[in-house]
Amino acid sequence: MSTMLQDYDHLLNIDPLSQYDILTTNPESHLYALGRCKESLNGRWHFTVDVYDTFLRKKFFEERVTDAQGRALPVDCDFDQWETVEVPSNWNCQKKEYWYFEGSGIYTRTFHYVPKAPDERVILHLGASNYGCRVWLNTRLIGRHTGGFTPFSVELTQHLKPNAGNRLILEVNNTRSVDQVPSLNYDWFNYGGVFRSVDLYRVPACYIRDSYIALAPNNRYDTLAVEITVDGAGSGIPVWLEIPELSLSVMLHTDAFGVAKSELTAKPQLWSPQNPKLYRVMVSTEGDRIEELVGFRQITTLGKKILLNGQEIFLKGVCCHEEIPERGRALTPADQRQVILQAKELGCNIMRLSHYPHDRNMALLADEMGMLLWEEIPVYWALCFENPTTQASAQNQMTELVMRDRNRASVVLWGVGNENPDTEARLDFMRALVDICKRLDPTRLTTAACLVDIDVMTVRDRLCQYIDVVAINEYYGWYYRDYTGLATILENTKLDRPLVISETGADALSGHHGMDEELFTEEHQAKMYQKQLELSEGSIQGFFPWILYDFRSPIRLNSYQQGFNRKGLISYDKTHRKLAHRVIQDYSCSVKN
Ligand code: GCB
Repeated sequence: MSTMLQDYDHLLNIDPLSQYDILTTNPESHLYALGRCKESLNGRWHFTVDVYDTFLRKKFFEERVTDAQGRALPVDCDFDQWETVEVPSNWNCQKKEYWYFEGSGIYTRTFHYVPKAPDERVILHLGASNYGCRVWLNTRLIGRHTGGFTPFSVELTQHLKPNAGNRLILEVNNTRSVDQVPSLNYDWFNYGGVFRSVDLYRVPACYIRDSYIALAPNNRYDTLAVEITVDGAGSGIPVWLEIPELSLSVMLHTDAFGVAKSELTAKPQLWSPQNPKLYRVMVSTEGDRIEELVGFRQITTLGKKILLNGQEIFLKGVCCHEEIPERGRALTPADQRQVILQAKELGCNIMRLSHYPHDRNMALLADEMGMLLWEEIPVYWALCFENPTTQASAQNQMTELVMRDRNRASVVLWGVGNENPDTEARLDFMRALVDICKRLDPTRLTTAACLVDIDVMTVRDRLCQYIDVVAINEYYGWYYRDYTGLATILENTKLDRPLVISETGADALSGHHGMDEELFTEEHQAKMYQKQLELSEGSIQGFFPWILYDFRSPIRLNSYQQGFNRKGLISYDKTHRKLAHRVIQDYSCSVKN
């Protein structure tokens, strides 16, 4: 193309954007970014919404501001004059005008890079950005990620300018699209932007990229399985693992793939919600070191029972979205602690962090505070199950979540999906996700929130044979006004494995009172839970009310809802406990044998 035509590319090229769809980052080669020093890039970033994707169309990232003769060109963009927003945050909460914005948002900032060691490598790590994110450093597109809730990393080393300012640009796009995970339609608000931390990590040429340690589920509670991956290493590189409190100090060696793997004998005190014991685990190589707190416990099933450290346990749960008034999904550590405390106040031993991966810190806090977790990815309602792009995205998200949290004792369940239609394509899709969980982490259980087949009033989703714990979402007393349907289903459903109710609930507007059969009243919600508990007692291994707090959802449009799903046991502002709160608090979660 002649220069002249190139200049008109943004006008004449009908599809100028697909050239930016470079390969997405490989989830298995991400940095396990815990327990090492970091330099935060959080704070004020220059930002604009980019409604027509002009940043890409006009290649603003090139920063071409002068012509060949050095004369200033009229450019429709001046990064450093843009307004600033806080990172992490959702743009929807930054300005009234951005509330419903779905599209591209461009974030940019510079940072001064001074090398500290001759062979150092620098890795950029993002906790999450919804949904797609492209990364430019000093005019070059160097990374792309899809999936709105999982972390990713991009190596910057080759493109960094030492002892100079370096421009970083994040182009984040939260447009809903049919082949994404989730797809176009879901029951929560589509907050956009970079809403988890952005950090830089300096690592040596040969660094610890991943570290996995878990109690082997052999019923003997005496073996720790470890797998440490060293990037940039060949075989024979020494790796040290120490757990001082267990008097454990071993040297392992990497294989040809840079992986050091072993089973070690140790008898740790077991982690449980009653005794959330954590051990300091240190992993080091010649030039690198990470340190984290890890608990050891075993979660298994035996027939219909769920066993934690060999003891039968009833999962007294509650579901929860990740949302806070004013700040969207960007919860602070104090907000996160309050969420877990409010679940504890209900007497819960487990939380379902629905319907997408919540911030990594939730699992760290749950480890410390003694709360079990069910974590999941947004394989929600209808997806393009036969589409390879959709499959790849779900598999990436699953891999990223498992690799992020598989050292967290609190996490006992990986959720692979929620209310998906039982088709051949979906079964293959889900089995691939279950396989990822089992391959990357054989120490946890898999589950999925399945649909009840209401024609025959039984659970017969074919996925049930491939997951460890069968879960059902059912709304008898709400979407189906007749409570007895629940009894029929529980009677008809014959399973050889545990069954939990992963969702049930009713909308109740905070402070709205009336008769106990009047919809949207607190009385009705309380009665619904009483009936549900009566009818399911003795037939299930866990019960997860939907949901801890009211949450925003654009599909809830009646006058009680006004853009909120009102099924919370607690109001949106997290202060008002509805009458049903008491019902849940009061029921006992002991196991009935
Ligand atoms: C469900 C969904 C959940 C919804 C809920 C409801 O089955 O899994 O995401 O919010 O029902 O309130 O209808």
